[in-house]
This record gives sequence, structure tokens and C-alpha cells, in this order.
Amino acid sequence: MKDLIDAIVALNEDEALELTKSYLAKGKSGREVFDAYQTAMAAIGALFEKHEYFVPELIMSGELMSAASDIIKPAMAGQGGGEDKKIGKALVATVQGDIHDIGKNIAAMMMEIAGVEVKDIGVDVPADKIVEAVKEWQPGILGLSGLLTLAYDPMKDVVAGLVKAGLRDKVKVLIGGGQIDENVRQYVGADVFATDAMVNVTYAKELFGGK
Ligand code: B12
Repeated sequence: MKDLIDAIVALNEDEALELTKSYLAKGKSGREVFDAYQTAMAAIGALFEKHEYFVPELIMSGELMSAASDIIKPAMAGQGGGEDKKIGKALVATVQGDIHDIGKNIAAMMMEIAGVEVKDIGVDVPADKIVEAVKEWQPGILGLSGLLTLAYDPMKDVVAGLVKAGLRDKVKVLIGGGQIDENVRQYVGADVFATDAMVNVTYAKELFGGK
């Protein structure tokens, strides 16, 4: 799908969305098409680092990815099946200071497709609001997203808040974002880290016993 990846990286939205539809129509899976987007987003991030792209390009790439998600989501739902059967609950948020939401939305979407009831409380959410939401809604999984290195301390604050509220052993904390690794997981005190939304799905199925 090199033509699709090139169109995304060039931020040629019309061409990218047309190719997205055409690849799905020709039988590529939602997952394969989605992977092409993730490859392209990584390339866009690299161009930003090299100062060839700037914030407006990041904004455009974000809009393109959101528009593409609307097309890919039904294709993935069609493949996954079992959307009506809820196997458990997951709360998701992007932590304070971070407004990136594409990865969070995809992680939420993949869990919904796997039959998890998902509540998304948005971006730039302060730790106390997240802890409060866990207390009220009692999810089995708390998925925290953060793409900035600045997001690690707010994630740690959420875990500390859960401990303080006596909720830490009631919820599994998954943290996700392109820059996250095992060191960050340990620093934050989360249960699992994910640089891929499928981790969420596998984990949810294990935890909630879904098929
Ligand atoms: C698009 C984008 C933006 C858009 C976001 C639009 C939106 N609605 O989200 C906008 C323009 C707003 C933006 C702003 C900024 N950005 Co920006 N952005 C990106 C970019 C190009 C792509 C991110 C993306 O959507 N990727 C595609 C998704 C699908 O991937 P993902 O987020 O990693 O998610 C996957 C996994 O990580 C995982 N996952 C993610 N969350 C979760 C949660 C759970 C629970 C689970 C299980 C899994 C999971 O599953 C997802 C699907 O597989 C990245 C570069 C990159 N390579 O990531 C830079 C990047 C993240 N941005 C960066 C920066 C610096 C900024 C700004 C500070 C720029 C500025 N000077 O203003 C601001 C910060 C604003 C803020 N306070 O948050 C840096 C961060 C560097 C750092 N180490 O901190 C990056 C890495 C670019 C770079 N290479 O320098 N950005």
C-alpha cells in the first residue's frame, strides 16, 4: 500500500481517503489499512523532527487520520463481530497536558469491537478527574494515553491517586502511546504498556474472559 502511505505522508487527503476506500473494497482488512496509516504517521513524526514538517502539518495529519478512522472503523467492526455482547468495562483518557487523541480513539474503538463497553472521558484530563471517574464507573481497565514525554508524570499521578483512593487493586492500568516502553511502565506504576492498540484487546479478552 505504498501509494496510500505516500498520499498520507504528502497530506493529500482526497487521494488518501479514496485509496483507503478502494483498498477496503478490494478486500484489504481494516487492520492492514490501519497499519499503513500508522506507518505514515510515524514518517510524518520523523519529518516534524527533521523540521521539514511543522505544527500545521501535524494538525492536518491528525485530521486526516480522524477522517480515515471513520472509514476504517465500520470495516473493522464488520470483521470483528460480537459487538453487542459486552465482556467488561474500560475507561479511557488522555492525561493532563496532552491533547493527542487519535491513538486513544483507536484503542477505544478496538476494544469496542472486541465487545468491551468503553467510556472515553477525553483529552488533557487531570488525575483527580480520572480517579473520580474510576470510582464512579468502576471499570476493569483504565487506559491512559500519552504521546508526550511530559505525559509520564501525570500518568504517575493517576496511579498515585488510585492508590490513595484505595482503588489500585480494583482496576488494571494500561498506558499507551508511541514513546512508551517498559521503563515508563515501571516509572508510572502501570500494569501493562502498549504501543499498539491490539495489546488492549488481547489484555481485555484475557481479563474479562471474552472470546
Ligand atoms: C498528529 C500529531 C499531533 C496532532 C494531534 C492531533 C490529535 N487529534 O491527536 C497535534 C497537531 C495536535 C499535535 C500537537 C503536538 N505535538 Co504531536 N504528533 C502527532 C504525530 C504526528 C502523530 C500522532 C498520532 O496520532 N499517531 C497515530 C496513532 C495511531 O498512533 P499513537 O498515538 O502512537 O497510538 C497508537 C499506540 O501508541 C497505542 N496507544 C495510544 N494510546 C493508547 C492508549 C491505550 C490505553 C492503549 C492500550 C494503546 C494506546 O495504540 C495506538 C494505535 O496503535 C506524532 C508523531 C508520532 N510518530 O507519533 C507527533 C508527536 C507525538 N507530537 C509531538 C509534539 C512535540 C507535539 C507538540 C508539543 C508540538 C508543538 N510544538 O506544539 C504538540 C503538543 C500538544 C499537546 N499539549 O498535546 C512529539 C512528541 C515528542 C515528545 N517526546 O514528547 C511527536 C512524537 C512528534 C515528534 N516526533 O517530535 N501533534
